[in-house]
Amino acid sequence: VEEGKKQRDPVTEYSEQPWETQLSERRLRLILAGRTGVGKSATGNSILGHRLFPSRLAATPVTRSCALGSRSWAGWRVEVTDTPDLFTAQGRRADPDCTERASCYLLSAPGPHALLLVTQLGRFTAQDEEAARGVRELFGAGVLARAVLVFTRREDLEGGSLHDYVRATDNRALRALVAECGGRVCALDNRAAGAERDAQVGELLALVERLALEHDGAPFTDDVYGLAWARRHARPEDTLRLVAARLAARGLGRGWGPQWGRGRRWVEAARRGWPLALLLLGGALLLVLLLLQRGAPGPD
Ligand SMILES: Nc1nc2c(ncn2[C@@H]2O[C@H](COP(=O)(O)OP(=O)(O)OP(=O)(O)O)[C@@H](O)[C@H]2O)c(=O)[nH]1
Ligand SMILES: [Mg+2]
Repeated sequence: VEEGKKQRDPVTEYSEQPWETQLSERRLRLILAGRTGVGKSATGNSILGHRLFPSRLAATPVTRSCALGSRSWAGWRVEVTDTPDLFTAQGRRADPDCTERASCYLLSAPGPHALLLVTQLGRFTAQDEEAARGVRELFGAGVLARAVLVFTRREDLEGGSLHDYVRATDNRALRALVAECGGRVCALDNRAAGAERDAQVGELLALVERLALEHDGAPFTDDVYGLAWARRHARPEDTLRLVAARLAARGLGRGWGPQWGRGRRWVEAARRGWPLALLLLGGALLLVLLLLQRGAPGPD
C-alpha cells in the first residue's frame, strides 16, 4: 500500500502545535458520510487516486469500519476518512456502543476541514435525508457550514450542468440541504480514470481548499474532538473507549436515534403543512362567523 491505510497513532501523528497553526501544516482532512451504497468509498478512492477502500455493488453494506487514506495534492496533505453508514437509524443500530463513531472522531482528529455528504445523482431518498439528520445529530448542525454535497454518477448528467440540475429539481428536501450546505455541490463519475478523474477531483478539492481558507485553515471542532486532541499522547484504545462513552452519554447509542428521528420528521411535516392549516382555520372561522350572524336576531 503506497499511501498507507492506518489506524492513526496520536503519539506519532501530531506535534505539540495547536490546531490554529494547521494552515502552515497544509493539511486538509475530509470525512465521507452518507447512506450505504451511494459511493462513499468509490469517492474516497477517486480522491486518493488509487483503490484503497473496498467499493462494490452489494445488497448489504460493504464498508464495515472507518478507515483513513492520504495523498498529496497541490502542496496539501489530503487525508480522507471513509465511514460505514453511521448516520441512518440502521447504521446507528449497528453501532450501539458508539465505538465506530468514536473511531471516526479519532481518525479525523483534531477535526475535519470538510465533510463530504455523498449522495447519488437523481436518487436523493428519505434515507439520504436521514443520513443528513444523523450527521447533524453526531457533530451538531454547525458542521453543515463545512459540508460539501457530492453527487456520484456524474455521467448521468450527460454533460449537463449540476447547478442547473440542483436548481430545477422538485425535490424540496434536496433543495433545502443544498441551501444548508451553502450551495457547495460537486459531481463525480467514480468510473472515470486518468486525466478525466484528476480534473473532477481537482474541482472537488479546490472547493474544499476554498472552504478551508475561508476558515483560515482551522478545522471544524467540538468538545469530542477536543477530548480526542487532549488525549493525543494517551493509548489510542483508551481514548477510543472514552470518546465512545462520551458519545453514548449524549444519548447517541442504541434506541435513541429512531424515536428522535420520528419526532423530528413530525415537526418537519408540521412546518411544511402550516400554511394549509392556517388557511383551513381561517375558513372555519369565517364559516362560524357567518353562521353566528345568521342565527342572531335581525333588527326589527
Ligand atoms: N456508474 C457509477 N457507479 C458508481 C459511482 N460511484 C460509485 N459507484 C458504484 O456504486 C457502488 C457502491 O459504491 P461504494 O463505494 O461501495 O458505496 P459506499 O457508499 O461506500 O457503500 P457502503 O460501504 O456499503 O456504505 C459500486 O458498485 C460503485 O462502483 C459513479 O460515479 N458512477
Ligand atoms: Mg463504503
